[in-house]
Amino acid sequence: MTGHPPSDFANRLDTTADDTEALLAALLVDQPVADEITRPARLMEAMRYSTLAGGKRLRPFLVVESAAVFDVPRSRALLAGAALECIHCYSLIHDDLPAMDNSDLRRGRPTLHRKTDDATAILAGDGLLTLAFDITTRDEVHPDPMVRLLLTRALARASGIGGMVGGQMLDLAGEGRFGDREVVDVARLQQMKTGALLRFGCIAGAILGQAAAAQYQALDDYGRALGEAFQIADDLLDVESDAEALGKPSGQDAVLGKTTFVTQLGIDGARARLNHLLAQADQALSLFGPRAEVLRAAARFVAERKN
Ligand code: GRG
Repeated sequence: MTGHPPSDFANRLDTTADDTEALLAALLVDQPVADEITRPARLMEAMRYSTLAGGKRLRPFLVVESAAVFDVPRSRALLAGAALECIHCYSLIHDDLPAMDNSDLRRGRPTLHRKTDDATAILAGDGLLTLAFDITTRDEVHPDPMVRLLLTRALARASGIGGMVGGQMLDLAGEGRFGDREVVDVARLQQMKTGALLRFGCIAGAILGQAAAAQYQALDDYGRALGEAFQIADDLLDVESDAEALGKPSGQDAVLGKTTFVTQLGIDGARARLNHLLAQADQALSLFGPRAEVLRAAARFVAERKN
């Protein structure tokens, strides 16, 4: 496989977004699959509302492109990417609930609980969370059950108590939800809350490609740098952008009194850290030469994104 010129990047991102959308639509049909009894129409409609509503599909893209480094069949990577996107969408649904961030707008449309009701939104999130693990254990993901098991466990750990869910808990504690505001280590919190899923997207390719230890480590390092860069860019957008560009309210970190990379490092300091992380991401990929050109572009895209 040869390297891809940067101009190719937007096309590749769009193609994976389209393929992911089609795959999620097929996974979220009303007809039950084997061993299911029935799929309630209201639940399915809610899950489709929040899953087929666009979004950059950055996480599936990372799975597809990290898998491409190892020539993993695209159909397998797309399934793993769709599972990851199910977890991401569930986290957004639950994060928007009144008990969490109480948001009205997501991806430029009413949040699911505003469109429906809290109970439907909770169940739609639960349905997406469990569907993700249904998907990663399917035979079509990889012929070797051990690879499916490793992938499933990695996804569970990225999503769960020591990953995204734990990070959300630390975030709420830092906001003072459970009494006095707890002092939080922003880098650690964000590594869990948003970084863990992005990192999973990068190591998923190595798992599916049964990579050598050094190759796995390189994608792990890349994924960690990219995860932190994503969050710094997010914190910068929250102070520098507006709701129209973001598709969700801006300035929320200040409203909630959150400690972020920007409050901790200042805008210039956050930008400097972002550049340092981009260099780290590049360095981690040096092992792969031109095969990782798209992943290099992905790190720049994450740092420079506008929404
Ligand atoms: C409720 C268990 C639980 C977890 C919530 C990740 C998370 C924890 C909440 C998401 C809230 C949030 C806005 C975090 C900031 C970073 C982030 C995940 C932004 C949205 O991701 P994008 O930009 O979204 O990839 P799209 O819409 O493109 O998919």
